[in-house]
Amino acid sequence: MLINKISKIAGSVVFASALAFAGTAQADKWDMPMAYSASNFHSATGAEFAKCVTTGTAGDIEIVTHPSGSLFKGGDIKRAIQTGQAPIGERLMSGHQNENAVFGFDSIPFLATSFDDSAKLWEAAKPTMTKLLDEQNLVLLYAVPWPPQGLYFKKEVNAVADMKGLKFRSYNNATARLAELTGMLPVSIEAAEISQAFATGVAEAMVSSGSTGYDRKVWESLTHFYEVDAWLPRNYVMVNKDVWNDTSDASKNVIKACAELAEYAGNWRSKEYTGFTLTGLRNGGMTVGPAGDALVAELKVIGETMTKEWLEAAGDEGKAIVDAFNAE
Ligand code: PCA
Repeated sequence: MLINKISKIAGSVVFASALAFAGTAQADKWDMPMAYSASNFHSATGAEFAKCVTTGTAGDIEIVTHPSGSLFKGGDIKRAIQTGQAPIGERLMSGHQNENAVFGFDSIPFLATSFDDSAKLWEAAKPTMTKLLDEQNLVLLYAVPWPPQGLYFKKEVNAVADMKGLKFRSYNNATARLAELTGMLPVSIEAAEISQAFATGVAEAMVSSGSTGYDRKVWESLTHFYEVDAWLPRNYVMVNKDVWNDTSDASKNVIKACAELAEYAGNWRSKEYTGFTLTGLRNGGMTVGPAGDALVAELKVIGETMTKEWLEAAGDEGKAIVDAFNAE
C-alpha cells in the first residue's frame, strides 16, 4: 500500500514535470529559510523537498534551503514569508501560539504522545490550520512532527520540587507555561543558540526531543534526559499566497506532490531519529531513561491545568480539534 502511494506520488511528479517541460515558464529561485541545523531531519527532509521541486519543474522553480536560521531566525520566518521577503520557509507551528492559541494544538501535554496519535491529531487540526494560515496570506504545504518531548537537566530530577528556580529554555507559550507551573524561570531561546546558552549558564534545563539535544550536542553541558512523551510539536512548510497564485498549475502540481512525499518521508525520519538520537545522547555520556512514576504523576497534574487553560484560550476552534481527535 505504501509502495503504491509512493509510486502514485512519484508518478504525479513525473507527469507534472513533463507538463512543466512543455511550458515556457520563467525560471524562478525560491530561497527557503529554515530554523534548525542542516543535519537535523527536518532540514534534510526540506532539502529533499527542494530537490524534488527543482527536478520536477525542470528548474522552472529552483528551491534553495537555508538551514540554521541563516537567512531568517525561526521567530522571524513566518513574517518574512507573509510579507514576501521570502517566498517559502519552514517554522515550528506552535511558535505562533502567542498570535492565536489554536496554533498550540500540538503542544497540549499528554493529549497525543505517540506518532500514531500525532498523525490523528494532525488530521483533526489540518483543515483549521490551513484556514488560519490562508487568512494570513499563507499556503500550508506539509507538516512533520518532532520526536516526543522529554526533559533535560544538569542533575538528577525525581520530583517537580527538584526543578525549582532553574533557568528553563522555552520555545513556545506552552513550554514557558510549563516552566512557570514547575517553579522554573522561562527564557526563550532559538534551537540554533542553545549550545551556547547551556555552556554559559543562560539556561540550565529544557523540554525538547532527543533530536534537538543530539543536534546541539547538549551533553557538553547537561547530564540527564528524561523521556516524558509530553507531546510531539510540528514544523510546517508554508508558501506566500501571492507567490502561490502566480505559480503555474503544472508547477503547483509538482510542489503538492513533493510536499506529500516530504510529509511521508519526514514522518518516517522522525520515528527513525527518535531511537538514534537517544542512543547518541547516551554515547555523549548522558543518563537517558523514562521519568520516574512520581515525577510523571506530578507532570500529569500540571498537564491538566495546561489543557484547561489552552481550551479556554483556543475557544470553539480549539475545542473542535480536540473533540475531532477524541472522536476517532
Ligand atoms: N525541537 C525544537 C522544537 C521541538 C523539538 O523537539 C526545539 O527545541 O526548538
